[in-house]
Amino acid sequence: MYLIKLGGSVITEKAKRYTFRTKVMDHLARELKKASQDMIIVHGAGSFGHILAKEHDLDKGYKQDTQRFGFAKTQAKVQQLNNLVLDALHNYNIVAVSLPPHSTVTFNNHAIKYIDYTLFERYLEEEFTPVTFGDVVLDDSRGFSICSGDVLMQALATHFKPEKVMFVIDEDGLYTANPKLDKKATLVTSLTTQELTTLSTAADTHADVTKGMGGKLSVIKTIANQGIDTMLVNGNKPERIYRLLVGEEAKHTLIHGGKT
Ligand code: IP8
Repeated sequence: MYLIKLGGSVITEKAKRYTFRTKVMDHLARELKKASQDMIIVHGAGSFGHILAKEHDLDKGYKQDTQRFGFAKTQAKVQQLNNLVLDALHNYNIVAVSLPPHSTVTFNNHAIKYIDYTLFERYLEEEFTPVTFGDVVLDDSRGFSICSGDVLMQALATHFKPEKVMFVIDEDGLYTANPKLDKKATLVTSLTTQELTTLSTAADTHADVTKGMGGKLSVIKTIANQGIDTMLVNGNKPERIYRLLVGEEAKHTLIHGGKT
């Protein structure tokens, strides 16, 4: 089974509120169908979640009453994005079903307290493709929290031990330096978890309440420590995802699973 995260900066235009990248999502759905693998899909919130979450300080938990409206609005907007993702998958007959974190996950002190894994298992048994996403959730000590798609990836990888984990991002993979600032930065095609720490990450210039690439790397480290390989691949480049899913060559970064 493959665990795949479709990054928010791939499926939306991150700087512009509520802009879904229909064409990109269409080609991602086509490739996922063509590769025909069992999978769980997680997607980021992109400009449907991060801008609102930042405006309402939702990453800080409950501080004042007006945030409750921001929470409700963010929940509705990420659900809307999820429906667009589902539509794209359904167009290619992928039997995708939505498992929204706001009704299947709870947090305590900004960390996952409970996930309804049984629901994921049941849908997988019935040969559905579960789709979950970055969302806002209830938090026992903070009132509410942001539940990022990356944190869900870590939890789902730990529970399901997928054959491969794939992060679909808007770069070709990891670089020796920040490729947005340094022209000499080169792509790292393969590395161990120890080597991860030596890389600097691309600065995210858009609203991002879930630590951007830095947060992703710490999640990947935890996944790799459990012996699971992780691939980072550019979702804007046609065929790469398909080729990697069927075991063919394509440009990407591979982080080898293995204890640090
Ligand atoms: O885009 C963030 O999820 P991510 C969720 O996977 C919200 O980091 C609501 C901003």
